[in-house]
Parts: sequence; structure tokens; C-alpha cells
Amino acid sequence: MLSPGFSYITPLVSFGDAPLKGRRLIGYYMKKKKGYFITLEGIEGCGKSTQICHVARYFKRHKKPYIIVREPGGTKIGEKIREILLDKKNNAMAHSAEVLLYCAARAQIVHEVIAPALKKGITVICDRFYDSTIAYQGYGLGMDLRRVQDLCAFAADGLVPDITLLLDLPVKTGLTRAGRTDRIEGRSLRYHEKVRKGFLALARAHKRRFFVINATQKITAVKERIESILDDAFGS
Ligand code: ATM
Repeated sequence: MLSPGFSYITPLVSFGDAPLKGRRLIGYYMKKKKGYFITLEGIEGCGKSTQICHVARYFKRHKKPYIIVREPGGTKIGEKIREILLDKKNNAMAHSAEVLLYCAARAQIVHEVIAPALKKGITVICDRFYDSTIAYQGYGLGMDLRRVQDLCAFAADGLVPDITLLLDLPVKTGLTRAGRTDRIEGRSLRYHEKVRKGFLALARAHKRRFFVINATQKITAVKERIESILDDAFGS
């Protein structure tokens, strides 16, 4: 069970009552908190790993302390769960077991790494978070979306990303780039199409937090787009 103390994180990171002008988080958040929670999402081969380094460099340039974490994983326990989840030999895994394992890994990293870092004013840049579970297990596997969302909220202990950068590209392009080596990547094209649609549906449903970026563009163009989003949200 997660420590009840972590519920403090909700008002700190939720966009709920933020005095937004357009999408800009005027001085309010700059004064109220120092650690931002930024997530990168997208189908396999979308270029998250490359772009996450650019996001990190952005915060380094602005002299903001940050950490980069990945999901599933990022903790000793989470990395063990990752191995189980991605192992092709585990093809008998029940859908319910799969969603619970992703959520278990998340609960651990929130508890052990993300919440404490944000509390200390450290920006957390996270390679995937619960939007992946909603897209891959909810939309992709066709599980009950409300149930999956509830599990995600429980595992994240109410933590909501400040900004989610969704790198979007056609499934065929992404999977060709990725090489399809793990248990989830090996699923059908149709499955991955549903995942992509899921991400885009999430972006439409959470317009303030999501930014959809065309990941078919050149790496530098994607990087510039991300920097302008970060400038707009956090810049001086
Ligand atoms: P990365 O390759 O981005 O590290 O993610 C591992 C796989 O786990 C990835 N596979 N594909 N395609 C996406 C998948 N995944 C889920 O299915 N649900 C989740 O909640 C998360 C975080 C990842």
C-alpha cells in the first residue's frame, strides 16, 4: 500500500485551478513549486529516447535540477517487473495480470523516486507514465477504460503530469524503426493502431496537458517544437 503521505502531491502538480493564460503557467507555478513532472509518450519507434535527452538539456540550460526515469522500470523492483512484462516467453499472461504489473511498477517508482524528487523541487522527466497503460492495455487490449483509469490513479497516488509530450507517427513507420523485439512490440499491427488511436483520444480529452508532436519530422524539427512548448509553459 502506498504511504498516505503522498497525497500531498496532488495539489502541487494538478493543473486543476491553475491561472492559465492560453497554456502558459504564468508565475503561479514558478513560485509555488520548482519540480515539474513531464512525461513523454507515443508508440514504439516514435523517438522518445532521443527527445528525452533534449528535454533534459533544456532543464540543464535553465539550471533546474532534473532526473530522467523510465516506465516500466526505474527502480530495482520495477526493473524486475519490466523483465517479466517484456519477456516473449510470458505470452500466457492474462490481460488483468499485465495491467496490474504495469501499475505495480508505477506504484513503486512513484513511491520511491518520483514523488520524493518532486517534493524536493527536482523536475522529473518520465519516459512513459499512465497514459501508456490507458493506451496499450485500455485501448489496445480493449479492457474496460474506467477500470484501467482507476487502477492508474491508484498506482500514481493522484499524481498527474504537468505536461505530456505525445510523439505521434504512423504505426508502420514506428514499428519499422523499433524492430519489434519485445512481447508488446510483437503484437499485431491492428493492436498498435488501436494504441495510437488511444493516445490521440487521450490528447483530445486532456488538451491542457497534452501536446501532440508530429514525430515524422526531422529530429531537429521535433526538438525545436518541444523547446517551444517548454518555453511557453515554463519559460521566462
Ligand atoms: P519502452 O520500450 O518505451 O521502454 O516500453 C516498454 C513497452 O511497454 C512498450 N512496448 N511497446 N510497444 C510499451 C509498453 N507499455 C505498456 O504496454 N503499458 C504501460 O503502461 C507502459 C508504461 C509501457
